[in-house]
Amino acid sequence: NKGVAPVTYGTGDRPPRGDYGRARSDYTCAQDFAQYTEADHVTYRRLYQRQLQQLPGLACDEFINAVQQLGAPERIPRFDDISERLMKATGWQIVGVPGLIPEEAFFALLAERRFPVTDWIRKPEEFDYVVEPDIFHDLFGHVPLLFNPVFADYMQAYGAGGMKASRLDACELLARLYWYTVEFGLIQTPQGLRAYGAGILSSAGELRYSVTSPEPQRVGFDLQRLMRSRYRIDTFQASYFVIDSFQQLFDATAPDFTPVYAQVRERIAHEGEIEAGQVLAGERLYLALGA
Ligand code: HBI
Ligand code: FE
Repeated sequence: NKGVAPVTYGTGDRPPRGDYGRARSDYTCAQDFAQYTEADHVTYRRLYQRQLQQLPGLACDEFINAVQQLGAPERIPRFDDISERLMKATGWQIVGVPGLIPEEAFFALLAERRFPVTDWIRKPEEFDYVVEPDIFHDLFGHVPLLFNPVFADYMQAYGAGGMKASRLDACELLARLYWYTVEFGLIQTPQGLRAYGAGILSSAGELRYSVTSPEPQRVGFDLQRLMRSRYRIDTFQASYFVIDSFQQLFDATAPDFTPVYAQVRERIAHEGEIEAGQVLAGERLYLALGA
């Protein structure tokens, strides 16, 4: 029923944070602005300012150039205000959701250029880490790059591909593509490695770790290798995938994935899945920034 979160998304059987009873049939809901306390606005401003000051040299330029489109961080912004600017830039808008929504509903929204943004914010005691994506993760992490035309096209193509993946029962393979690009992707630039993944950009600790730590593996983007790669949602990533440009990401999503899924499943059957942190013989690895 609508009262319960349709996806647990690694949060086990914890009760859902959001109130799904207020969601429409497509799981969207109006941004409940009245819910925000003064403490919530302070939390948002503190999260925003902490991340903003560590972006230079770690976040990609496209992100840094677009983040001010969120407006001044003094108060939690109104989704309609951001949607007005976003619509003009790339034809996208953001819509409220009570939290994580089923994959099919998620893909359907992306396919029509509507990005779902959770409208509740973490409590002060969750300042450094919140299990489920809250408004800060979605707004600060995901929305700025939707102002970039090529990335915005990739996100719609991902949504359209996802709707097809549901019918091919390939959601898990496609979720890995989302995870290792949209959430935790790195991009190679003339100035060196930079982060573009929302999960990295909205994380206090993982932004520096993902670009500069010698610990994780940084593997050149390879669609099939990536779709064989497992991931964990409750730690910093042990592997990251590196693209050369957003165009490369868009081009990788252009072809019909049906044969790709078949080939990936074949390779998984013969060679197994690849654990996070595991490296295959001979594959191209990137050094940490500054190494
Ligand atoms: N729901 N609200 C929300 N936000 C997400 O990023 C999200 C989701 N549901 C499923 C999901 N992401 C992932 O499983 C995607 O790979 C589909
Ligand atoms: Fe996310």
